[in-house]
Amino acid sequence: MARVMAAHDPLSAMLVEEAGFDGIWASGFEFSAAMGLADISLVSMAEHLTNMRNMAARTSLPIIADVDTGYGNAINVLHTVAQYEAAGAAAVVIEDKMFPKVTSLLAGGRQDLLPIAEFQGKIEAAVSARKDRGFLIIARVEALIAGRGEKEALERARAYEAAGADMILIHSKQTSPDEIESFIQNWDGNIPIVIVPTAYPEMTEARAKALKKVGILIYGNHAIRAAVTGMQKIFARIIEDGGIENADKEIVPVSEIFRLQKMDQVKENEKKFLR
Ligand code: SPV
Ligand code: MG
Repeated sequence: MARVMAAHDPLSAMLVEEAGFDGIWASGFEFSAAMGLADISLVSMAEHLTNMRNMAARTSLPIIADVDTGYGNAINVLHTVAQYEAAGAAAVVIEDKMFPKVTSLLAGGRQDLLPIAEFQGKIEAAVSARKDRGFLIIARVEALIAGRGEKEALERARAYEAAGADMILIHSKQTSPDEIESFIQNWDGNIPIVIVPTAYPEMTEARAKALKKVGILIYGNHAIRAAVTGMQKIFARIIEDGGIENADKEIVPVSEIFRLQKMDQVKENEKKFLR
């Protein structure tokens, strides 16, 4: 089971790699939040793609790109998949919601789903558009998020496997793992399951592994939440103290940022090439 952590920019992607995760989740939620926007299909494909490309340039980990609803219909998906594969993604996740989508974890959020056949067309388009068989097409089932129940979630997952999906991402906003565990236990398909246990943190890696069908566990938004936690704390301390004396002791030194920026290499290059 691969452990994948969200990132919203190249620096957070580099920190994901240093921490030892197996892959990077180019999260739409994180990138929207980093842009100061709601995760409701406001970020354009070009913006998300550029960010993904910048992340790919700074890490060697595989990147799973969250392309929301695929930026349009099945015809648009042909272009989306070609673009993300060319940009260096290892996989795309396409969700079966209608455009514009509403972020999944919002209580009482509007969650409109595409008809099954229409989404199958999008998955078939995605499969046909990839060049490398190793580039994964992950179909995301939002039936549990939309309150449609396990029966429909399983029906959708089976239909998306039949359309050629390599994996099924099943999402839930229940605060206990019961709903997801039940879905996984009843999953009778042949392709692995992907989960994002943000809402149900009791789902540890050991518990997910014990289900034997989970191929990828994604930590969906912990980079942006950690960043917000850190900034809120330090900014408040500076305002409160009227200076940086205390805050300075609680944050990484400037030298740590220099290390991440590879300033040693810059110095070496200066010696070598500047005349
Ligand atoms: C994201 O990180 O953008 C996701 C996961 O799609 S969630 O926000 O939980 O829907
Ligand atoms: Mg998303």
